[in-house]
Amino acid sequence: MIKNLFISFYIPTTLLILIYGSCHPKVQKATRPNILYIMSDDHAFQAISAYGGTLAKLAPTPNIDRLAKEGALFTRATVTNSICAPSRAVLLTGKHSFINGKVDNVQPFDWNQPNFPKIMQANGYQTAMIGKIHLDGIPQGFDYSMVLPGQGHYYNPDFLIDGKLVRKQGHCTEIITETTLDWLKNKRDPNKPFCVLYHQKAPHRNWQPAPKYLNLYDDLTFDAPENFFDNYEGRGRAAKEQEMQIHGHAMWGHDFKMVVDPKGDSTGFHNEFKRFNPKQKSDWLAAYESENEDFKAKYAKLSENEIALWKYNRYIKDYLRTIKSVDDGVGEVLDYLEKAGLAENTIVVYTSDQGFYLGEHGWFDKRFMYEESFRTPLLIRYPKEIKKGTTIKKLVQNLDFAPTLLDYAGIKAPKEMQGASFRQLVSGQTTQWRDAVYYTYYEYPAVHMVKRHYGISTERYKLMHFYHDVDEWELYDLQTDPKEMKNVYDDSKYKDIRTMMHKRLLEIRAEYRDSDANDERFKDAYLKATTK
Ligand code: SGN
Ligand code: CA
Repeated sequence: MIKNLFISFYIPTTLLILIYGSCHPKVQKATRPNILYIMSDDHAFQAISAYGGTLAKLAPTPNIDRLAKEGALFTRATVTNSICAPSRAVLLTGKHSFINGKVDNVQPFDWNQPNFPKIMQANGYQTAMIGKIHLDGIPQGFDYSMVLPGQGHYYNPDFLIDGKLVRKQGHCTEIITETTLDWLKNKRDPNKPFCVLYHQKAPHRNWQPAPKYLNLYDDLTFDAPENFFDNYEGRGRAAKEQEMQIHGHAMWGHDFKMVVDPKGDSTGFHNEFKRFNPKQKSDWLAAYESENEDFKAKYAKLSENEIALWKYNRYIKDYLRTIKSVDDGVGEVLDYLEKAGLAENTIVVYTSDQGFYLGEHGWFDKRFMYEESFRTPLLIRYPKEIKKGTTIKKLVQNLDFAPTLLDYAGIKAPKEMQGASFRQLVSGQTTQWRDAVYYTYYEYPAVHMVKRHYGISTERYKLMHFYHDVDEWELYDLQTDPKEMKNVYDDSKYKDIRTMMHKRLLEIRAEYRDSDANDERFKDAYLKATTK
């Protein structure tokens, strides 16, 4: 007792706090940063004005862009498996799909495995998950969770609030933003750093805009991408046999919002109104029906290409309308951080679960390792470490999010995590980074019919193997062919590149412990390729 009194008199308070802190990992250090991780669903980088491009001029995203202006924009952020639930599993676990077990949207997800929010929680962070997670089961690792069951609905959606089902009135994007703000304002413990996952459902299919944006972009005509009328020559069967064409696979009702199709048949869209209240339904019909009728009146005289371009416009406008609400939400949350004096000490991330086709190759949806769906937008602001207007061209992946966020929180990532922290890369403290990333896609046969494949990408080259249903290799030179229109795998000029890429592929599959890598079929392919 006397000894204790003596110590407390003679050891300065700060030192005592340090000693206490080091023995008690749960003690707060005031300087630990907060994390606001914002993720939307299917948001293509082509639809974020900070990335430039033609869409951006007509449909800017000023609030998301603030993060790039005040922080960093990643031009080659990629995913390991371009589909919703697997991507989220990679985000949480920091492990490839074939290690965390969630290889496609169908396999169950094991919430009992370690994830980064659990680790943050154990280290004194207050954690919350609000919006779409698309992983079955009750989320683990969160002090608070309000999640959409499965895909969720745009209008009057149900949510699981800490496991209990509750229906909320209104538009999903706005509800998710309001709930996030409410959590930050009223549920947050000001004595703890926070880590909030603010996950929008938008702009996922079927792109239902909020009431106030139903008529946004009405007066505009959007030009389709230059390869919209792609005939897939120069690529293999996978590109030819997919089912994700805007003109061909998207539907008159569900996707193009027609209650009756141009041939006069009911589309089944009226079923979607079951969730709407009368005002929502009448606003909706007022916005779409006269334009639908104008189109149907001239439909018989239109060429196939004209119909395809009308569909493209209906698609892209609805897609961008849903993004407008996402962007508004980002603005509201950023404004709140500023007002509350939290902006300096909060790392804000904006990303998507993967990219999306906005008419490139004639497509919507994702899944392929081709650039538009392989890449994902990534913007990060952290005034204390990241210089304004930074651009990062290196190959980062969603695999890196968990280790990076843990690093910012001052927590060592478990060694089982396969990603790497890019904290030093983005702050300019290092330029050392990996030269290649690995990709796997398994969900086949399934909606959109994208064949199983895996591949490796360096900054310049991409090698892919479609191994199921077909046995085809594709090699792209992204410098000479950024739109990936011509597979050069059998081009003799690329013989050495092909050999080099096969070698790197074998190495990277072993490095990430893809057990399929031991499969004799893949070794045979390598031997064949290198002796050609
Ligand atoms: C739904 C969509 C598909 C989409 C998958 C997976 N159809 O089935 O277009 O590819 O989800 O998307 S829908 O019109 O019913 O939404 S994911 O983002 O959840 O992986
Ligand atoms: Ca998605």
